[in-house]
Amino acid sequence: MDNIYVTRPSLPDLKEYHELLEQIWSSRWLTNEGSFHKKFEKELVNFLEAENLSLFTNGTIALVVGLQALRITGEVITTPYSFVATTHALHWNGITPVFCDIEEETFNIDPDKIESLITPKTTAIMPVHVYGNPCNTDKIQKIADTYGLKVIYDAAHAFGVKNSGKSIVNHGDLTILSFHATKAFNTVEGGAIVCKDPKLKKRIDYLKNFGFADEITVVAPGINGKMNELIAAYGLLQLRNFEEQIKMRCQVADYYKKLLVNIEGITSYPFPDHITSNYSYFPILVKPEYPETRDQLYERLQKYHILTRRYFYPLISDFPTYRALPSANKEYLPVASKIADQVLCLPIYSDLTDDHIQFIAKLIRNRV
Ligand code: T4K
Repeated sequence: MDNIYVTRPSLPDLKEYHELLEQIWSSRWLTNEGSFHKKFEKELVNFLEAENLSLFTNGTIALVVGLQALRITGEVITTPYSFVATTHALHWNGITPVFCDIEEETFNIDPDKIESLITPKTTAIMPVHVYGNPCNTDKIQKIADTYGLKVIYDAAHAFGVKNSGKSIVNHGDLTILSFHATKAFNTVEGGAIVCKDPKLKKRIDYLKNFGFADEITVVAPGINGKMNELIAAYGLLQLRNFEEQIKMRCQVADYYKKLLVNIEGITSYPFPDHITSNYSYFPILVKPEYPETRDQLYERLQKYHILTRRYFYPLISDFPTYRALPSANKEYLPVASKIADQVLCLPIYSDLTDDHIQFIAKLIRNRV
């Protein structure tokens, strides 16, 4: 049996892509804000109901640049329950991460625990919309406004997600997206920053292009974070297929939910009804009542070529770079520690077959 991976990227039609590549070949315009880049940016602004958007080579560089653009320094309150890139972006900016515990229900940063972590050095909050489930943006904004802090949302998992019908990208000062191959919307590698302030977009665009404001003016020590024309063209085609892909992912998620009911010790992640999800991930919790530990189930599934993933175990706060920080102490992160020990992300992608879903659910139910 072939491996069943946690995800598989959906790809644009090769013939259609070839036609766009022919245009790139004849124009010989390969990068540095070409016509595909401009078009893709514009289409994403419309699709995501964003005010301003800047494309990036990947989500990590977008995070690093976003923090630079807002001149964030000192300490930033963030979640330990995420992919390492969230905290690494702080580290690369010389910022100290301060880890805050997460909510039981959403696995997102717990707004009720943020205030006690604020010190005179705190300049911002960096939450993550984990698995594309929106954070409590109202509560977070209220704290930020009270203490004069910036908010940078890591929305790497949240492309196309809506909360009560509204796009999720317009909260806080900046929202960062990832278009990595493993994401619900992929451009192989890619990312974006969404912001409301057009002046901030300008600064972000300088920063992603070495700081160049014009041919001879460098206004800041920028980096190279640009998306190239081959990727922008690919992205344009992916955008056309996105909604169809999400419908198919939704069917996979619904089928899992149906097959996984009433298994003692197994709970599916509850996406609330007011959220229009992109079904990037299908996390379950393996609780103590289940006859195996999460790791035993992970290993047993692996024997059947089902390659689930433990996103997000270990916690970022457990990695050597961060574990000596006072806020990394597990005593302060009881919910995150528990969830990290129980979570298992099951395979989900648009063309995962019913047979495969049945097989996976059967293995979880029957422990064969
Ligand atoms: N913030 C958050 C919250 C994030 O989750 C991420 C990225 C970022 C920031 C940073 O954004 P980027 O700089 O990446 O744009 C993956 C991804 O590499 C990473 O993008 C993602 N989060 C993270 C959650 O997952 P790995 O190490 O688990 O990927 P990998 O290579 O093991 O792939 C997982 C499975 O996907 C493979 O077993 C098979 C399948 N796969 C993968 C690739 C790359 C394919 O079928 N085809 C492929 O091309 O990190």
